[in-house]
Amino acid sequence: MEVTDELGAARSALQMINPAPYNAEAPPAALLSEITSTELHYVRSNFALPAHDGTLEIGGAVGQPLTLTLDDLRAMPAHKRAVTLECAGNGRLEMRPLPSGEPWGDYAVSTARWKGAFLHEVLAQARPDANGVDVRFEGADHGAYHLTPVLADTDKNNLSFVRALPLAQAADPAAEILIAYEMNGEPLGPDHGSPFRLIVPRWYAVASVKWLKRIDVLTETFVGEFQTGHYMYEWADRPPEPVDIMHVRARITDPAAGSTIPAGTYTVHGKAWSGAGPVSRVEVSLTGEGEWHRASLKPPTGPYHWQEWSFEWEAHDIGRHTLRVRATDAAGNVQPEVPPWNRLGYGNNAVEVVYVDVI
Ligand SMILES: Nc1nc2c(c(=O)[nH]1)N[C@H]1C(S)=C(S)[C@@H](COP(=O)(O)O)O[C@H]1N2
Ligand SMILES: [Mo]
Repeated sequence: MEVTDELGAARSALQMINPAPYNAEAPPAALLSEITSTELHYVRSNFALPAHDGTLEIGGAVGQPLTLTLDDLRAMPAHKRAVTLECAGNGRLEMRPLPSGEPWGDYAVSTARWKGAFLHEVLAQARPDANGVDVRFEGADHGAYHLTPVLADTDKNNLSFVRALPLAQAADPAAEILIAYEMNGEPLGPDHGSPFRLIVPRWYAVASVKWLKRIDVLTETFVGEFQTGHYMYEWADRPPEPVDIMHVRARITDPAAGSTIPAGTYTVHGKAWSGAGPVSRVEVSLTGEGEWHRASLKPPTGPYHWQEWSFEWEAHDIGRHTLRVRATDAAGNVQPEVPPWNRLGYGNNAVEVVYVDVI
């Protein structure tokens, strides 16, 4: 698919980090409001934009194979959810030694309102076999992949983007996984997976397969480049683990990093989220060490997106200050001081440090 003027305009507000395949961070403004506008939502694609024939095939170990169109999905009950998507590689640039992979700063995270059909309702129509294990999701995008495939018989020059979830999760009504066809009230654009994509709440966004083309119920555990090759935490000192839910994380959105503010009381604002559930505590430190002060945290306005927090900072001392913020989620997970290093640079949720000058 070529880059039309319309697509070029849609991309103009982002900070490009790779022209081909197109990958771009959100600008800091994307984190200011509760919902990120589509123009400000980050984009992460492993291959060039694909053509999509408008159909979704559902097959494999099912009683009733299906071919669905956008109209078929629209005819099903529609559900809307605001969902924070964060790339597992977000924050990779702060890891040392620097891992290979897209050089994401800290803005491969955004929150949009998605509308679509529930995956579990689509699967129910296809009637998965009782011996189903995983559900495989294939995007229409494919191409040469720069790294050695995990499977010896994989054609390195024509890999497709494929991910899987356990059938128990995919078929669980409580998981609320969407096959989304609208983003912020509009049909999906080319960069975000038109005509439809998966949206898997709570998970790092790699699970949310764009340009969804096929769904297959498998009777064996899925093995693939984007499942067991990449998107694995390869730790220095313990066995590898798959990338799954988003780690707890807080961000300072105001004041901006490196900004100058007048002496006085300043309300610091930010966002916090966790794939494990609601955030239960946000704390701010003004000294660069020790002493954490409780920030005021707004209750979640939905189950799958970031929460707002604020802190009244008595910024009376002239000079340079450091602000740090740390979130804890309801499951008791707390952000580490130092990025949790792993070879491919996933899941960095280290405490953010922002420098501000008070004048
Ligand atoms: N088909 C397909 N789906 C995909 C990807 C991809 O390369 N191909 N990238 C994944 C990754 S790594 C991320 S972070 C999200 C990004 O979604 P966005 O571009 O809408 O922000 O899409 C996921 N879904
Ligand atoms: Mo990602």
